[in-house]
Amino acid sequence: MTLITADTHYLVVGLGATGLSCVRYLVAQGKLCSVIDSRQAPPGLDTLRAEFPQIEVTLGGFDAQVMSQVDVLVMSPGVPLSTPAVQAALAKGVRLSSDIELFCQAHQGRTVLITGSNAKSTVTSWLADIARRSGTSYVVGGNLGQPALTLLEEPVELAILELSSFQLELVGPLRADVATVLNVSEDHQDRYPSFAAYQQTKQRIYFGCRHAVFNRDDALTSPLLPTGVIQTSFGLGKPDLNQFGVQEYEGEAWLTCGHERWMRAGEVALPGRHNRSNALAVMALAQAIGLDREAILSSLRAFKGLPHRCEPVGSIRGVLYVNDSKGTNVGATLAAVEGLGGDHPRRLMLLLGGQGKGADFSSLSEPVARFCKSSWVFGQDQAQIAAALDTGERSSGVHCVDTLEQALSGAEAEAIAGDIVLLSPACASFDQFKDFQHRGDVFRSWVEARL
Ligand code: UMA
Ligand code: ADP
Repeated sequence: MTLITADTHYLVVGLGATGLSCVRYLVAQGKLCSVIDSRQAPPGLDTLRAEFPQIEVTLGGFDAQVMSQVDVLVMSPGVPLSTPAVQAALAKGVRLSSDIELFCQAHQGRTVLITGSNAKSTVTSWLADIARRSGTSYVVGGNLGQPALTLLEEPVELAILELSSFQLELVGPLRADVATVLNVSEDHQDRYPSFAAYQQTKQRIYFGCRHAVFNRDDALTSPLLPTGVIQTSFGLGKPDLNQFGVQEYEGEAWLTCGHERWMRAGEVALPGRHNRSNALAVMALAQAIGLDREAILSSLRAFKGLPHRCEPVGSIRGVLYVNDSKGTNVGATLAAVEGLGGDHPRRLMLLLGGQGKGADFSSLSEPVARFCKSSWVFGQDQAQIAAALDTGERSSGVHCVDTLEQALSGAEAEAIAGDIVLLSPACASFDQFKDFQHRGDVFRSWVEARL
């Protein structure tokens, strides 16, 4: 193993937001570092050259020789570990690191690490809201918003980090105070050789943690850990002692810890079954990290969620338009369709499509047939998605169109008062939009122009 010494040479691999934050951090620590990027003009290049003219930058490809001559590769999450030049460097004994690993080594306060296929940003922001209400000094970031190393500027009591599977590929034991995998369903299958490989990557968040929080309703989140690590579960069923769940008392559902009633489930501000599960996760995490019970309860009653996640945008002639543009995989769209479909068969008009990331869409066909009047498929992988949804007689109408606007017009023409038009694409947006926010903003603007 490479020993870290004063003249250890770090190579920052990839110059996005993460790469730039790594260079700034390493330079501030007095470390020797250089940069490599596969692109000729990566984002942040001008800033890097202006701030650090002395730093050597290799562009236009990953050169195995350049990458094998250094001591440590500090990887950006957008660069897969399977990249041949990275593998060649590893074979030569070069060490791997990342912004998340550097952050966890440097941060002095407590740390909560959150991953999952869906609900990461919602749960991360919700926990931050509780920290704020309890008067705890905190920072929040990671895959959500600010790269981790930019959060080290002020010392704080608590760091709350959302981590993607890409970020977890690149880390050894993170030794979090509290770590969680919220749920695991198919995503990023264009990056991983198998679903098992993706799921195992998520599990890395638990390495070395003091307290693991997992989802009883999703066996794939259950940690494989040595004894001595505290474990707390959450789930929508009745909980065991000291676990979080839902219990009925006199016909009313309560969120409880064991038998201890914390709050009526109906008081949680965020609607839908999936958000009830998220609320329980937040309760378990907040208690595990020692946040104040009053702050937890007031946040459960008040937290309104994030834009682009099952967000009601407006009603036109009695038809509700809901923006779930952050539904970028099949699991998220399933949660939205089942959550909004509720007890009303076939009142949804589902707008979906984009880049499918190698996913299998077949699990959508049954709930879509049950809850949707029609579906409107646009974007790059529309043929594959339409084929999965069009299962013959039982399926609802499946229409292929070119753009989101055409999907909206088609759905508008068909909808009657009481229906819901739901954008929950189950796909990445990059074929037709800058990102998922842009896609959600196009949806919102179209609706607002008609209000
Ligand atoms: N790239 C190259 N060549 C390189 C380096 C990167 O082509 O040499 C490409 C990547 O393939 C990717 C893009 O550049 O398409 C950006 O990659 P990056 O590693 O430079 O990304 P950053 O700008 O540093 O942003 C990353 C996260 N991006 C990714 O994981 C792709 C951001 O998550 C995160 O907010 C940011 O760090 C701060 O921590 C975004 C994301 O899409 C929101 N995450 C995925 C998700 O949520 O599903 C995982
Ligand atoms: P992430 O950061 O993991 O992408 P978000 O909180 O941004 O998570 O939500 C992403 C998508 O997942 C949204 O479409 C949201 O409606 C959906 N979602 C939220 N909670 C859940 C859940 N518990 N299970 C499945 N999908 C969920």
